[in-house]
Amino acid sequence: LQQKGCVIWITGLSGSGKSTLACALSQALYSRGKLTYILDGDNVRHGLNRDLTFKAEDRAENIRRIGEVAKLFADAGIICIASVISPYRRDRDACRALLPEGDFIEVFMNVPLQICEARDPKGLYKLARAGKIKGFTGIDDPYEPPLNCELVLPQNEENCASPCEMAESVISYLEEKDYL
Ligand code: GGZ
Repeated sequence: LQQKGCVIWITGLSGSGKSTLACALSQALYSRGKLTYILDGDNVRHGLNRDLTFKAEDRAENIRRIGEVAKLFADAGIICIASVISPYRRDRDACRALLPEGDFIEVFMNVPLQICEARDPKGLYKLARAGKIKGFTGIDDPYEPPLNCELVLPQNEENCASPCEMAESVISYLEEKDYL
């Protein structure tokens, strides 16, 4: 197998496009003959992490487990793409610390709350504003943006890069760092 595993950790608010980027990236890597696996917060919470809520200590445990599983995939030579809000810097850094230097690639979906809320693909922001969901990230729960991550997307000012363009930015980074 000519593939070096790594973890691409996509963090950002709900509705910032994490899952969409994960999908586009997985497809772009597949077409280059690379094995990937997506760990999506929303999906993992239906199985492995179905015992966890959204309070801070459960979010920490959610991220810890996803980080450990991502590490297993990376060990197996797979490019593991984690798309999770992961609002706390400390929790993300703990996942980074599980991997050899360079193998944890943190990608920040830098999309302002205003835009995520206007998209509101699942109507969750509306529910959070109405007080029907308590502790919603960005509304009445914190999000700590990365201070020193590998990649910030979208790279243009207008926040309007397509998922394919963003996937290509990640791929360029992986090529630069000899993961591809
Ligand atoms: C944030 C919530 C919440 C609360 C439900 N806060 O955009 P989505 O809907 O499809 O994905 C979000 C998902 C967040 O799960 P994560 O595992 O990524 O979160 S964390 O990393 O913080 O543990 C959102 C939905 O679950 N959702 N309630 N209160 N997002």
